[in-house]
Amino acid sequence: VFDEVCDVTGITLKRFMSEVVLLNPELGELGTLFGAIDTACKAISNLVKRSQLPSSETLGYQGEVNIQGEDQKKLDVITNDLLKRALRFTGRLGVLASEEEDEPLDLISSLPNEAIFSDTEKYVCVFDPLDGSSNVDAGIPTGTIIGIYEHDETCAIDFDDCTDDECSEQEAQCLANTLQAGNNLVAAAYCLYSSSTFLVLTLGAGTYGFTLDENLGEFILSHPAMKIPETSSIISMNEANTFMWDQPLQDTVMKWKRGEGKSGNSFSSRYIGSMVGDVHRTLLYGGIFGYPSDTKNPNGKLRLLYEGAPMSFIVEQAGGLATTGKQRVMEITPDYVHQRVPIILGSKNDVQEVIDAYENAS
Ligand code: AHM
Ligand code: MG
Repeated sequence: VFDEVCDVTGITLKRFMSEVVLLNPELGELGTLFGAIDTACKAISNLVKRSQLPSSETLGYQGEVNIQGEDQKKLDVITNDLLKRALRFTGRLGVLASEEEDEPLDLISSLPNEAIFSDTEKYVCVFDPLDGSSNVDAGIPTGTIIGIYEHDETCAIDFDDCTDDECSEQEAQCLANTLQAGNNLVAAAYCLYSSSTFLVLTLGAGTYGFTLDENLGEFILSHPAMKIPETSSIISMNEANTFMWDQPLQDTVMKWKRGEGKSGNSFSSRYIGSMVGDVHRTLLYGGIFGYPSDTKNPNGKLRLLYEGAPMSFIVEQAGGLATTGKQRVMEITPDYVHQRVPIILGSKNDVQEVIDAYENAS
């Protein structure tokens, strides 16, 4: 189905999605969501580009701290609002969760005209609106990460038919349904704001990359059916933490540096410190990207729901692997929205070497 869609050049994201929907009518609502993502990514790309101009209203900090104790930049707040609005008014979302929101939001009850949107809240969307935003001041790449799950439709609450307590209990249960394992993702995407603006997505049948043509104002399919090299020679992790990592990972990385790993390749380091940029390079050139467990942060740094799981889905759909070292990232169900997860993802053979090292050590 996807091969047929891609059998022509010069395909815009809009056309790609409408052909996907023509061939798979059950994905119609997903087409609408990607329309919103298309627009939001272009708008965020413009905001990021203009953010350092003295006249920009997005410079500096908001003066708020998010639930994870991080200072929110004005850009974090503005991009969160932008994405929230774009997705919410598709009318196709029941629940939304974001790095910049303390708790998941029930969107339907907050819409101005519930009648228009009733029965269409098919999806749950999780996102990090601007990952790596601390890099923006230095012109370093940043990105948006998005995951889409199916919404539990039994969650449509009839507020006329329950007491206040019953309604809030049902609502809490619905919001808890946001917390699904990556295995349940129906789509994932990231937008990378860099020398070009890229949008890379998977609908569960391969990974497809689009590049923004600024003259047309459209994302154009530039990387059909992306395939990550199976073996590589790039390490992309914060190596200042090396001596706090688990021993099997330390040993494997030391072997790679000496050219004594399974591939025999001598590895180089490439680390931007901005997940979307590092994962994009890993998809194209191969290698290992990771934020693993260490003695200070046993669960690493990255968040499972809206960073780890969507990126793992995209990488796996391009033929790569994503693990904590001990478990496939896609199999973990989060207990809470902002839960962290150790992550090591990238070229199949290199990630497998890490998994084997953990297994041999256990
Ligand atoms: P953020 O979600 O607060 O922006 O932080 C996430 C970023 C990732 O993009 C990147 O992989 C990681 O933090 C880098 O962390 P470190 O500076 O510790 O290497
Ligand atoms: Mg982030």
